[in-house]
Amino acid sequence: MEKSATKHFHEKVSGTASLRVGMVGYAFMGAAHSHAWRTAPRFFDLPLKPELTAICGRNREAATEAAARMGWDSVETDWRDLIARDDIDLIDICTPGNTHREIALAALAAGKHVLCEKPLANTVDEANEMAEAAVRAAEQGVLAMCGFSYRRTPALSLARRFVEEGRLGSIRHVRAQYLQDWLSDENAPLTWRLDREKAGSGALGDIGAHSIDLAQWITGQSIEGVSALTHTFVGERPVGGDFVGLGGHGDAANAEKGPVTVDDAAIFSARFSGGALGVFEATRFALGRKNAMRIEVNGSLGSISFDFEESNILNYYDGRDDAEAIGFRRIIATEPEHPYVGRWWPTGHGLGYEHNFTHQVVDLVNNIAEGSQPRPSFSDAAQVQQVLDAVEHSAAHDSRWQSA
Ligand code: SOE
Repeated sequence: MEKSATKHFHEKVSGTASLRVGMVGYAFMGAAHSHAWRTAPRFFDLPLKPELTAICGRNREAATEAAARMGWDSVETDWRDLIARDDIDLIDICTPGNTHREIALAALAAGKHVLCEKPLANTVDEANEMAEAAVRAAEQGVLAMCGFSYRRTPALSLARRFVEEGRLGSIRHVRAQYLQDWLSDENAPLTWRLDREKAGSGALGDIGAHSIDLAQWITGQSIEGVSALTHTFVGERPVGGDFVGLGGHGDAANAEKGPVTVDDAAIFSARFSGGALGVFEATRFALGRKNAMRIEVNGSLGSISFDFEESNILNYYDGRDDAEAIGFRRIIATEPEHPYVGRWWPTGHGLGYEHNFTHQVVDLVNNIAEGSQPRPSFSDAAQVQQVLDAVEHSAAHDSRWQSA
């Protein structure tokens, strides 16, 4: 295995060394990650300075356009060439799940740090193989993180802090929903997220994985077993076509159709390691809910509730408040004392979706400089994959109880 990227920096340069990033993919996640790599050193004092060294996409023209738009210095069309470059220290994987394993294993073996989008992989076996490779690589100072970015929403980091401080007491209930509606129209076109071969699963892995990771991270408890239902409401969709949106179907209604091979929605109950009970829902058919990633945690002393559609707010109930003053408090998590916020705007000005990706980069860069394990690690993400697999297994067997 090549010299680890971390060792390379401290031998090569003094002062603020560079962290030279190579990103694979340039769609929605590529844009969010590019924004984070560009922005992090401009708002946070980082021990290593991220450089947007190369972006990789199979179509050179499209990748070149993306490089110009997102601020990348060079272009590759084969991820193997990107990994082979000695001016790349970290590989950022922003491609569909069926590519994660191959790219991550090659990058780790080449001594490159890795940031891999969620879910980690499309199967438990792939995820476990990646987690084992990451453990071996970490022994050489090569580090890996999985991009469950919602952990770095200040209000949700505050929720975890409240649980760790004991403000909620013993955790009894978790209620987690991730509600979107971009597939509510049957003429919304067939995209890679609806193809099991590429995505691994549908709403369950794409958005339900976020709820699973958050519920476990905030409570500090892991899901031990589930009972689940999944369903596909629309079994085939137009291939391509200019989808205009609800009511205006463009030419999509007349396009040829292809099969949807993943779940449109997943619901499941869960038992946690500390005795808590959980209820989960992930759907892209909750008409009117755009990105309602919600979680409520009830404990013996207090509760929290959060909805990403009001992402700067954490609702907190302290059961020990005086009776005449008791009730849910609406905490605006934009005080300098709240996680990450102090580096941005004055109190009350708020943060958005993209800030969580910047916070993710900040924590990863600090981990690399310190040689400390990034979280969520590939092992953390492989455990989420176990839960995803248990949900699918339960749903395929009359919702019978399935250990995770
Ligand atoms: C699904 O539409 C999606 O883009 C997820 O893939 C992301 O992980 C989530 O952050 C936003 O919604």
